[in-house]
Amino acid sequence: MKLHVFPGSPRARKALTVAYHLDLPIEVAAMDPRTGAHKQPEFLKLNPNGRIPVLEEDDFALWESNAIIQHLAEKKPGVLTPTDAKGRIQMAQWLAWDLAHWDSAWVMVIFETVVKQFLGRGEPDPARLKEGRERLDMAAKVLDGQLANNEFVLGDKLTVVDFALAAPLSFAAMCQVSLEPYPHIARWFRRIEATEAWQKVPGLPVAA
Ligand SMILES: N[C@@H](CCC(=O)N[C@@H](CS)C(=O)NCC(=O)O)C(=O)O
Repeated sequence: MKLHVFPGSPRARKALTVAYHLDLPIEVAAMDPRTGAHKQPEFLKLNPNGRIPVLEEDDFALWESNAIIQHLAEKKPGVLTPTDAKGRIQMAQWLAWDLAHWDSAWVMVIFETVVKQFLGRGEPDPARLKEGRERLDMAAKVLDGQLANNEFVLGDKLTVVDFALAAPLSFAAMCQVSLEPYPHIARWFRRIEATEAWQKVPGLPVAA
């Protein structure tokens, strides 16, 4: 299996933490979005959206990080996935919530604070940054509430949902997002950060 990633990005971290935790044989193909290689015809055959990550397996290319992590998790059923119907639909719920509310809020904040600088696209737009921070705060309150009585997002078991939702927190310090108002997220994140899989994933290849 070959995983095309932009090293250090939250979506790369999601896929890599899951692959490393499950000890899956994975070849990492690092891409730098500044080269534009992900918009070239060869790569668009793998992902017509021109985005990374993409997982290539035999003659099959899979895009969307939350689909990729579920596919990887199915290689070792039950290790990072619930086995009961209720748990599985809750996994689907939180992965949908991730894209709709959590990841999308983080993207605004990370783009304005880190990515613009990385791509040389100017200063943060204060209005976009404010909107991103407000959306992030709303989503963080929901996640903090879920974690108030649960060790992990789906209960007492570590799942792909934890790696998915923790991934953008690797940018919290860089984006000056404090976890102090969200003590349950902070406690849970310390636990995820301490996993061997998380520790193996490289950070952003630039000084931000
Ligand atoms: N929803 C997609 C988002 C993928 C995405 O936007 N990836 C970023 C890198 S983390 C990208 O490809 N950016 C380059 C671009 O948009 O041109 C996923 O979760 O995989």
